Amino acid sequence: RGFRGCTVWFTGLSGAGKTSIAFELEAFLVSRGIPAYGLDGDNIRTGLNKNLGFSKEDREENIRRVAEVAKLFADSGVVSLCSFVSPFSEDREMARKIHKDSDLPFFEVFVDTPLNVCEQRDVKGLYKKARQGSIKGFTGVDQVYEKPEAPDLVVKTVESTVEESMLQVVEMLEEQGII
Ligand code: GGZ
Repeated sequence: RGFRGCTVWFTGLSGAGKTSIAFELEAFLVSRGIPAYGLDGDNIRTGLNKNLGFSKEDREENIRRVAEVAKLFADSGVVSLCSFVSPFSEDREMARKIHKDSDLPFFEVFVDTPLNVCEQRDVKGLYKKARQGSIKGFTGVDQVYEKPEAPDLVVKTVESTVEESMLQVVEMLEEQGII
């Protein structure tokens, strides 16, 4: 059985579970001999994109660069797993177009976790800081999150475990002939 490179783009609020699902998926694929690699704020905003903040313009540039990198990974045969808040529809559409123009498969996965749940989890204490005003322009608090209107897949982390969500993505990749 073969596999093809592609990009799976996880979008959702901070704390929604994007990176957790992507890393579980990376481990699942690699253990089956399918090359996969996760990109997220932690490994991109500390290096390649360390000159970017969280204004609308900087988020757009963040997404543009990530999409270009993901495209190269996908072209090399890797399943590239991108976990970015990516709150603006037009930026996600740009990421899709960057792939489409090179004939590379791109799947948008909406990690649909309600704001109140993300805020209750507050794993990094960022929502508290945003509410207190020490972080400005925080997605869901004082900056918008535009929900995807036609994502390829929606996963609901309130109803499913990380593993169940991950397996939903696997099923989609199987149906799409990627793996
Ligand atoms: C949203 C922010 C912000 C603001 C810092 N808004 O839970 P996290 O910590 O690890 O994920 C969030 C991450 C978002 O970076 P992205 O590169 O994914 O954003 S985007 O796609 O919009 O460019 C959060 C942290 O960085 N963080 N400030 N103001 N998230």
